Amino acid sequence: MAAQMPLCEDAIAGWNAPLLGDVRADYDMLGNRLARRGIAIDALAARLAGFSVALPSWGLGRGGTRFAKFPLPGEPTGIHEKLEDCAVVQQLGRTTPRVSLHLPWDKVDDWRGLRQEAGALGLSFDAVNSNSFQDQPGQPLSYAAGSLAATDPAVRSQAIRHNLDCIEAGVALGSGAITIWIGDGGNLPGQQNLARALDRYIEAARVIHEALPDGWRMFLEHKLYEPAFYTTVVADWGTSLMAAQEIGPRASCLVDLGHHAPTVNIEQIVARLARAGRLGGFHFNDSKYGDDDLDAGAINPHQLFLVMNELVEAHGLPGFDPAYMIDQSHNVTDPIESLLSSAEAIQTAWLKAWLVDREALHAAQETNDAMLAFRTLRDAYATDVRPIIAGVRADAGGAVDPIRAYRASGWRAEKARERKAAASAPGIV
Ligand code: RM4
Ligand code: MN
Ligand code: MN
Repeated sequence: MAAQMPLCEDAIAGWNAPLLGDVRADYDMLGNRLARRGIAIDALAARLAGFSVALPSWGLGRGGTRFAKFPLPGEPTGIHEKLEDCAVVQQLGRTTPRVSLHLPWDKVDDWRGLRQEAGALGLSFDAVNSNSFQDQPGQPLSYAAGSLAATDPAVRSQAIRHNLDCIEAGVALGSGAITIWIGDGGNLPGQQNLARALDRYIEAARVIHEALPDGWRMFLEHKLYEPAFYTTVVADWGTSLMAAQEIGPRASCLVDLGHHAPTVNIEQIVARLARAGRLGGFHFNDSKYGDDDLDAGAINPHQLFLVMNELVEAHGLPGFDPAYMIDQSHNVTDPIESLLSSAEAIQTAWLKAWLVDREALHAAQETNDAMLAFRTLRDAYATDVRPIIAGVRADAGGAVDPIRAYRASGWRAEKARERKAAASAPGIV
């Protein structure tokens, strides 16, 4: 089926036309500067063209806190509308061709039909996310006292069953991985037997691992706190790695950037997990205090760069193939704009990491020249790579200036007239 994109291709070309001359000139100028450093800009551009990151279906609507949510007129309220908005992001940004679904939030009766619908919009599906951190209407047993790590075996079985259903849906969607994040933990000292809770989680996750279809991967997502505020079963990368190693060869760790304490050195975690061969993937976002789910690169773009630097460092290790996904909550912006901006921040950090003179870095490291090593990273970080990003995007049919183009399209106002209003009930989505 030929793709039917939501925005008019000619309109995008029209918005690009007055901007393209400057983009090409800036690209050539940067090309000359990089050539002096022995870097071929076209090779870098080709590398960027092959880079992509998945969109979170749950990030297309306005997010909220446990206090309130302020809906945006025209925001999507179901998976069909969310896919349409994902297609807008992809059409303008050209680096987000896949969508990561969250079940049962995105549940439909016909998964194959949904796959076709996405295909017609130029989209496919990335990892499916299971949800055993909430109770769903009509669910026989409650997750109030945990899910995969619950003391009640019947609750654990229900949570396992849900994950198996997610895999089944994922197979029909053409996905190749499941991401498991559980909210299990405790709020009071003594509430949980800390060792046994982990045993139960690992045992339950093994059952899911056993059921993985050929070629499928299982990502374990850790998070230090929330919803449990005293102990969390899979609180950190150490627990996650231990669990992955005990669960099986296709289990690996997913690093959500917002799931660490504020001073934790995430780039070091990335290097450790890569070394262990268990770095499964990422949920990109940014944070200041906790799991804030702010726009990737908005608060600390340098940290994002340092994370990417470790990924480039690990590139080529046997089996190294992390999955990249965005996981954000857009409480005050139009989600399409935040996702466009975040995807660009992720591309920027990634591209800068490829600019690092790795030979010089390694030499400085070997000779313990701390300042030279640091300056080598800083040279890459300080390079303005926007002309490459805009050029690659325009070459792929996207917008030179995606947010400006999006605003010119009038998409949200049009949807505000057509779509039913979203509820304002508090909650993360
Ligand atoms: C969690 C975690 C999961 C996401 C949910 C909505 O904090 O980040 O990845 O699925 O939030
Ligand atoms: Mn996440
Ligand atoms: Mn989170």
